Amino acid sequence: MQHFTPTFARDILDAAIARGSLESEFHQAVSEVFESIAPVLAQHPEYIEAGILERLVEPERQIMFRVPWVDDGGRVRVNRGFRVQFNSALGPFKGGLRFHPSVNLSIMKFLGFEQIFKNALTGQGLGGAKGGSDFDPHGRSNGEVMRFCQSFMAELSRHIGDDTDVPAGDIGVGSREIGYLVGQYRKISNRHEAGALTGKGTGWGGAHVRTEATGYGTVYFLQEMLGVRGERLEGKTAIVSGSGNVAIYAIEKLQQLGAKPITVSDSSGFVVDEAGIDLELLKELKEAGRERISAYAERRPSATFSSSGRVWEVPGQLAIPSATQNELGSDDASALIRGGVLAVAEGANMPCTPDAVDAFHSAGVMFAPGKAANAGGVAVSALEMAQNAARESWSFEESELRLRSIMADIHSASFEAAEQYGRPGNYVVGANVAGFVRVADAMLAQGIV
Ligand code: NDP
Ligand code: 2IT
Repeated sequence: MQHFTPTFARDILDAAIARGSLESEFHQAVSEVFESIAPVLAQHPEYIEAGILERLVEPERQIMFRVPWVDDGGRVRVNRGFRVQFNSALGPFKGGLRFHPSVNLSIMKFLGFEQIFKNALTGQGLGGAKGGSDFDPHGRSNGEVMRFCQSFMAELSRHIGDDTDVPAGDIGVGSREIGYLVGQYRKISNRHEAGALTGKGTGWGGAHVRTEATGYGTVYFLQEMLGVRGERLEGKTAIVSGSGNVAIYAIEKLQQLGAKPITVSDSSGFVVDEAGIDLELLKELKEAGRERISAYAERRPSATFSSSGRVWEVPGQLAIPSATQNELGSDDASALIRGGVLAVAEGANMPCTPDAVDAFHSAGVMFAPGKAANAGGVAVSALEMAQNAARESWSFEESELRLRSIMADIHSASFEAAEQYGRPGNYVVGANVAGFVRVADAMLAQGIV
């Protein structure tokens, strides 16, 4: 039988590394969670005896598959598809699909692992999963994206279902891709199984506020966190990275609540607009047009575009990294601190490196980790599943109120868990502990499976 020792979590990490199952991003995500939960393990030997940690780091199932498709020139292309079904103790596997050339098993596993705790924090009965492909939709025609999605779903369809595993969007997977995926799933399954994917259009089973949910939810979390210190969003300048789904709707909510976002970025560079981001122009260029972010500065006299340098060198009191993992390192954190940042909320998954997070904590900057701050997306996905199951459609206003209240609950659960385990104000510890305890208790009750 296993027993608690001060190095217990580290020993499990080392064993997983020795088995070759802890690739770099995955290792980073697991290390952070295991560090946070050490005080919980010290008080709960039953988690150790039940092998919770060893079972948590091993996905229940990992699927890798060939995705062949034909490009517009008639050439056969082959990508790799993934679905990592990490943990279903709390409910059906749930998590997004990412289409990006950088996708590999480590990235799928880190995202799937994070999703377990994020989904637990929502309190909505969801397991954790992630999937995707190294396919790059940039520059591909609609026909190519459709054929790719159809081929991807030809295999994925065997593994999903409204009570089994429910995918949604992530980087490179938006409403266009979800549409093609749903169409192919319906054809293959011969069922109108509405709840098998979320992020659908509101005219065909989608939920109001799902498009906005991740960005809005991140800003709601930020608002709660600022409130604890008697601060407000009004009048504060915000530095936002990315210019996709999360960034656009974080900017929209920041503006609605009186803050002033002045930056956006993509993989080609960043834009600074001291007059404040023109949201209509941003949506036109990025949601409708799929253009590069430099086009924003070409259309807007108050904006400048830089293809070199760092967006984090722009001074501001708030920062919302909303592009991708490890986009904000320790030098970037130092630059933000020099620029007077008060609070950072991760719109993306793991955008801040561990050194950057340490720098924020040491400088007394409020820091909201992605698994808490960006949980609004999956939370509204769960609302979409509920509406699909009941054949209902809730109004935008009702859905937004529910999102607001779920984010407030996630904030208080994280805040209180941090206090309980002697790390007040540390939302990394708080979110990891609160999410872990919910999953661990379910695994404990359900036996060794
Ligand atoms: P989108 O595809 O809509 O947008 C992604 C944005 O990030 C684009 O501006 C993209 O630029 C930029 N980006 C992506 N990869 C890189 C990279 N390697 N280097 C620099 N820039 C990059 O994705 P989302 O907005 O949906 O996702 C953004 C982040 O939020 C991801 O970390 C995702 O996991 C996370 N997230 C998303 C949720 C959702 O509901 N969509 C929910 C919770 C978290 P370019 O076009 O040039 O690649
Ligand atoms: O990272 C995430 O939480 C998402 N991409 C959303 C997942 C979902 O199932 O809505």
